Amino acid sequence: HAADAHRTDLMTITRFVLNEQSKHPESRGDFSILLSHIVLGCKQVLPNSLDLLEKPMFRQVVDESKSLIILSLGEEQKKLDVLSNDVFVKALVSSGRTCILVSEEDEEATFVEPSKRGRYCVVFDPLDGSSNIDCGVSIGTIFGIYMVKDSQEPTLDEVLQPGKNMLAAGYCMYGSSCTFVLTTGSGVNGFTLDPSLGEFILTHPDIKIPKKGKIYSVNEGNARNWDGPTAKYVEKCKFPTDGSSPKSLRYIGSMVADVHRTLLYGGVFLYPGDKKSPSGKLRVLYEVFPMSFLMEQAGGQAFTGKQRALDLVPQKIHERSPIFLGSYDDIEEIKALYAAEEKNE
Ligand code: P6P
Repeated sequence: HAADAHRTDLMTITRFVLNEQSKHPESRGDFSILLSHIVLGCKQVLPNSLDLLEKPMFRQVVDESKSLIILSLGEEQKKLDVLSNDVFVKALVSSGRTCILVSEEDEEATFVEPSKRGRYCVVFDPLDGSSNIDCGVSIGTIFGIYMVKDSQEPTLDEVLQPGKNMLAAGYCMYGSSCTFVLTTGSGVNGFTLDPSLGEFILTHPDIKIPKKGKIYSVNEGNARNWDGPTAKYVEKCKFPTDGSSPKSLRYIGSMVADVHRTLLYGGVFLYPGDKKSPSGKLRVLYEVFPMSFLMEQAGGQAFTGKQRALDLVPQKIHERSPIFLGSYDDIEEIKALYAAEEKNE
């Protein structure tokens, strides 16, 4: 009956996390409860984003005040960002395991009321890449989790921590299939939603990124503003001087989709700083750190142009940073180009 195991012995994300937790007897199960609420949030967002693609141009949306709102798809797209944020904030607060929430959608951090407070801080982008909804490109939720030091009188310092202090990080990609990718600090695992069960099933155990890749992913439209090392690296991808074949360019413009492809196929994803935006575009807490954590756990690297991305200490919750992440050997080449420039300065 071994052949039936995949049917009768399903490894769901819940079972997987409980197995992980059994390795840490001191834990009180709080993390498993927190994660189950994040997973619930993703399942709630998924139908909304897919609904949008199926519904006619106008949809009836019933909001908290139960009033009927008729929105054009364009407005709905903005609404979906806000809806997704509401879903996650409510799911995280109701878990009773969170203390501070930082969302891409909220200017200020949310301090959970004492009666519902727990030991974790969650930083998240509820619907990253949402400008791509109308054309059906994959989008996703990105999150990172810190443990608070003082949940009695929490301050922003609890979340202005380097990414290396994160306990866990992951993303949920809403695309042709719904894929949840997670690290809790001992490797990376991918789960695919089985709609008939409403469960995420382990489909990509122990993901390892290829040591070197054949793909580079960057918005070439910013090329005229790039600094020397970035320009040199991209030139090398297109016109290799060591007799190797040129790399392929794949750029979707939705971070979760570009990073997921990089994790599975190898290569590099770059959002460099440039003359116009020295800190680049992507946010440290809920884009750069979670994706960098996943990359390192999968055997890759993540670099800011100056340092290891996870060593960065953010000063503000919506701070940006340049990011170069992906296959170990490819990132080594980028680091060497930046080191050479620093030496010449
Ligand atoms: P650009 C989407 O808006 C996003 O925040 C990321 O998901 C994506 O990687 C990046 O911006 C794309 O930015 O400037 O290339 O359009």
